[in-house]
Amino acid sequence: WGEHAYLDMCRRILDQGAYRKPDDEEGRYEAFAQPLKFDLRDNKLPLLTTKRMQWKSLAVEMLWFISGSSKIDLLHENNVKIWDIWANEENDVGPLYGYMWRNWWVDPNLVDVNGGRTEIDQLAQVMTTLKERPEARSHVITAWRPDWLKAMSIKPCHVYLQFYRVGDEVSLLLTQRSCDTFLGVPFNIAQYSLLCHLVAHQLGCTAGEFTWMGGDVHIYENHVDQVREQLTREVKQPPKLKIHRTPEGIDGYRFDDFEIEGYEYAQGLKGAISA
Ligand code: UFP
Repeated sequence: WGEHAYLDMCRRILDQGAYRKPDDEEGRYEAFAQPLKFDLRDNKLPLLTTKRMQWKSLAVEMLWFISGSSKIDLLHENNVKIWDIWANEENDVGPLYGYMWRNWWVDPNLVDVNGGRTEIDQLAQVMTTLKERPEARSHVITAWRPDWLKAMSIKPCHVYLQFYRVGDEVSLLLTQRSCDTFLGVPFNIAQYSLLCHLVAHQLGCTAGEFTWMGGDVHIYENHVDQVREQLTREVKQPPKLKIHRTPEGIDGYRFDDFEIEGYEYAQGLKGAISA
C-alpha cells in the first residue's frame, strides 16, 4: 500500500525488470501489469513525500480534464505549461482525455445510430449512476478510442476509469497503459486520487481507496540515478486535502478551492521527459 509500495515497485523494476532499448528511444527497465493501492480515507491525498510534487500542475491538469476541453486555455489561465509542446497554434491538443470523457460522440457514418451524431458525457453519466444506482457495476469512463487515435496529439495513457460506491464511500480504479514510473506515475496517482475525492465530495460521500493498475511500467535509463536517490529517502505520512467550497456540479471546482495540509516532502528531483 501507498508510497512504500510505489518505491518497492521501483526497486523491483530496477533489479529484475527487462531492459529494452528500441532504436531512437531512451533505454528503459520494464515490468508489466503492476497494481498499487492508496488509502484516501480521512481526506488523505497520496502526494509522494520522498520528492517534492508539483501539486498545482497536477491539480490544474485534472480540472482541465474535468472541463472536457481539447483547448489548453484553462491550463494557461493557471500558468501551467505542461501541455504546450502538444498544442497547435489554436491551443488545441485534439480530442483526448477530458474531451473524450465529456464529448464522446458516435459518428453515424461509422456506427448505425438513429438521429445522427450522438454525444455522450461519460463523467455526467457516472455522477448520475453513482448517485441513483450505487451498486451498478458500470460506473466506467473510457478514454481509449481506436478510431480517433490519429486525431489525438498523443495516445491517451490513462485509458480506463471505474468508480465503486459502497454506502457513502467512493473508490476509483485507474488503468494506465503506459507509465513513466519516475515522472508521470506519481503525478497521475495524485491527480486521479484528487478526482476520486472530488467525485465523492460532490455526492456528499468520502473517498475510500484509489487503485492504480499500470500496464507497461518503465523506468527510463536517464532517471535511474534519481530513483536510486529517492529509494534512500524516508517515507512520511501523506498530506490531507481540504476542499473549501461545494460547487453546483463536478465542473465547478477551482484550484483555490483546495488546500493541502501537512505535506512533508523531500527535495525535488528533476528528470528529462522521454515521451
Ligand atoms: N506518460 C505518463 N503519464 C502521463 C503521460 C505520459 O507516464 O500522464 F501523459 C508517459 C508514459 C510513457 C510516455 O513513458 O509518457 C508516453 O509514451 P507512449 O505513448 O509511447 O507510451
